[in-house]
Amino acid sequence: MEDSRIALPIGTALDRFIKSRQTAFPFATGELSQLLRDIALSGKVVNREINRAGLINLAGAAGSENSTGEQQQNLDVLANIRFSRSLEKGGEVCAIVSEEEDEIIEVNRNAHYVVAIDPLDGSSNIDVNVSIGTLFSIYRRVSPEGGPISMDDVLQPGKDQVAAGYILYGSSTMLVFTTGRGVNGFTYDPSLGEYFLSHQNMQIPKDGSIYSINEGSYHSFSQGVKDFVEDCREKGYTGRYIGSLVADFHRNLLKGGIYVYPSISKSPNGKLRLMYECNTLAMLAEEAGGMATDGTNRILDIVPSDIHQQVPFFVGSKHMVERARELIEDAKMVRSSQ
Ligand code: P6P
Repeated sequence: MEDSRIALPIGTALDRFIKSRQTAFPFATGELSQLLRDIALSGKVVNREINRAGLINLAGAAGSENSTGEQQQNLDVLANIRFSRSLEKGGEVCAIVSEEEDEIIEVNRNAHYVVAIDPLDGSSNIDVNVSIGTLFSIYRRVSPEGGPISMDDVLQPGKDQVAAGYILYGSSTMLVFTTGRGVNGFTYDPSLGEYFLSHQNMQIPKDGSIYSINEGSYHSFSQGVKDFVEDCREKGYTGRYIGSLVADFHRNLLKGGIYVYPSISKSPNGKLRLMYECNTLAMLAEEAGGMATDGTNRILDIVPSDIHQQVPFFVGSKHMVERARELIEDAKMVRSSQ
């Protein structure tokens, strides 16, 4: 039996990696391993459909809206179907929270895991061939097996996640995830239909010189956020904002940087959803030595009030997130002294 403390070599297949890590959890029954495999498989299917979208008339709007009133794209709907059906059939999931569903999907009362998912984030970029992504968070239920799903099972703080990750459909397709023992990246080889370990124990640089924020909303930023943007400009940092959260986060994870979606006039609580966007990336960021806040508070400590709760989001290199928090606090002090 492989010792999970030994770093597995680059090129290790995902299945082999998951199996080797399972031995790290002595009481592991293989359920979480199977759940991760189910998500990875769905990612392969969605990847294929994304790559063919323009050819099989899958691009474009679906003519419907999601839980927060955003226009759904055809691929949003399709990705939601693919992931939801796979999770429902896999047997490991008792409940699903999806950006594309208004309500919780109750699945199997005898199962032990809750999955929160954004099946396809950034999908408005599909028509212009920009990278997009799937984000997922996995929690263990807290209510007794076999009983009804309780809101306590679902509205758990991000620090209680047992796993989190994303699939980036970019120039190559990658699965990046953590089970609380570091962050590892797997690159998908479509010719073999398998993911292979390509990025071991990913660490985000403590400092960075890239900031990702939609400066088109500058006028409605708080003074503290304006001060942070000015600070980045004065330091000669590079502005990079793709409009696709997973792509911006992945670049910052590799190179160092910060992604910010603050409170703005049209989204006073920020635009990003706590349960299946912010918590996912916050767990990855912290596991990789980075940081994630709502500008002030640690994201992973926030207890969700509802499944589609939005929060302001600052995530990335630790020292950059700390700098943003410092300037936000300074601006509050100045305002309170006036
Ligand atoms: P805006 C995509 O809709 C998304 O959720 C993220 O992927 C992206 O970073 C952000 O919203 C873009 O939002 O308001 O800047 O266009």
